[in-house]
Amino acid sequence: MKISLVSCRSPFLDDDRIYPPLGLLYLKSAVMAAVPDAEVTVVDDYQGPQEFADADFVGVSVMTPQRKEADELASQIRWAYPGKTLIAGGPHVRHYGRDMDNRWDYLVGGDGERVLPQILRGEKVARTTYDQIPRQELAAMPPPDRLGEAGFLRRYNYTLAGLNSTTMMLGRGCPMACKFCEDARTLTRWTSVENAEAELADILLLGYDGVYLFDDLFAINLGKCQPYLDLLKLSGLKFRCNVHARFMTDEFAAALAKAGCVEVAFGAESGSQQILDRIEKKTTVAQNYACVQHCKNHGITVKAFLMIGLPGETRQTVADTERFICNSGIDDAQIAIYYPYKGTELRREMDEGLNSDLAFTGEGLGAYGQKNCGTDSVVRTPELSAEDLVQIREELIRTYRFHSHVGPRDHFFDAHMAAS
Ligand code: B12
Ligand code: SF4
Repeated sequence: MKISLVSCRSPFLDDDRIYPPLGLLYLKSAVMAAVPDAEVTVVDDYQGPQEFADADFVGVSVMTPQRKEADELASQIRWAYPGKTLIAGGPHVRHYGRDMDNRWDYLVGGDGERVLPQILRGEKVARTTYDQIPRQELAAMPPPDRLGEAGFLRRYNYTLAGLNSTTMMLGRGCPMACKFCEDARTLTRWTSVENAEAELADILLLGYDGVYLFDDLFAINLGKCQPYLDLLKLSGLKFRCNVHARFMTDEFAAALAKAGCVEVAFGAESGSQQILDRIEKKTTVAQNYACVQHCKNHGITVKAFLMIGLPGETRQTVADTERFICNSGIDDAQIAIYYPYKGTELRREMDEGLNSDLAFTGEGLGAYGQKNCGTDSVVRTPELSAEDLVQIREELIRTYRFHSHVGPRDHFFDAHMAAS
């Protein structure tokens, strides 16, 4: 039995080979453990359906901007090889499954580690399904198959502080309730310490010197993080992680630095308290400033994720954000225009006509970050049109020339507004 797991290409990005599609490596491990006779291939480059001639199953990971490419691929494979089982999974499927092409045999939202083996074993699985693996079970799931996919991983080039680096997740989910984020209020589930140790060993074996912990929120509770920080320290790897201003303290920053943290990213989002309150960020502007300071005090580079085009945005609230850019001491920033993905509270409010402070002008490509600092601008506020927002963002980018926007390889969209 052969299955190809496919990561769609993203021609709209400057470079789609920076962060590897870890989700597929998790799926590969889960399939190998649960269906030992399955042969799994991970693919991120394909010229046409002929490349899947040998596969019995084709599983495609889809994010919203890739929806068209994924549907086209399904259509071509279905036409060329009617007998193959086509499965779509990934973040897009979870909230947009209903919009997807009817050629897919299965649309799997949420975690794929349990459902995919069930499909392969021919068990009864609904065409449209959603799964959330409970904490204990997820903690015990096999780590992503990095060693088996060493060649695949080598095609991705991420450098952290100049070091050859890769990515890793120590947990999934976020307890916060930010209204713009589709990962809001999702069950937090940590990788077991044993699995984390095994993953770090694999990462070292592959010769990496750095790692980006891609969890939505890693640094939220020092007690919970400490065993992982101990492992990271022991590994000698330098790392980057996502932090949250509400939970950042001097003690937390010191513990991160001691364990090898050289860079953090956090969702400051806006310099306007009015906007932070409106999106239920549960932080204050003062906490955002303090977060930068705590980290800088311990020699950690700080990147802020900032957005404009949030509900009620005005020239005045943009000026507040610009003040934060100038005065907070951040080293780097990603400045995006808010994109209302389905599955977020703000999008629900808009779809139900409950918002008077933000309007949605249409889906567009679905990527807030595109080539050459481009973007989708699909929102407007009573004061600022979609075009105004593009212009304002361009001015901010031109004025502040943050590394993320002008680096040799555009790291602008190397992470997200969701990562706080
Ligand atoms: C790392 C990352 C990236 C990396 C690498 C992406 C990758 N291919 O893995 C890069 C930088 C390329 C990236 C780019 C973008 N990203 Co991104 N990314 C993430 C991040 C932070 C972690 C992804 C991850 O590794 N998750 C952990 C693994 C285990 O989960 P997973 O990948 O979802 O896979 C699981 C399931 O989805 C499922 N599954 C996945 N594929 C398949 C396939 C099959 C067949 C099955 C059955 C199941 C299945 O099973 C997996 C295991 O449980 C997430 C946030 C998050 N917390 O997930 C955002 C996230 C996925 N990204 C997001 C966005 C918006 C983008 C961009 C559009 C940003 C932009 N530029 O505008 C681009 C789109 C690029 C594209 N390719 O289209 C959104 C997705 C929203 C959406 N509706 O699609 C997320 C959820 C963040 C957010 N809340 O905004 N991203
Ligand atoms: S933006 Fe960050 S803190 Fe807020 S819900 Fe999403 S992941 Fe959690």
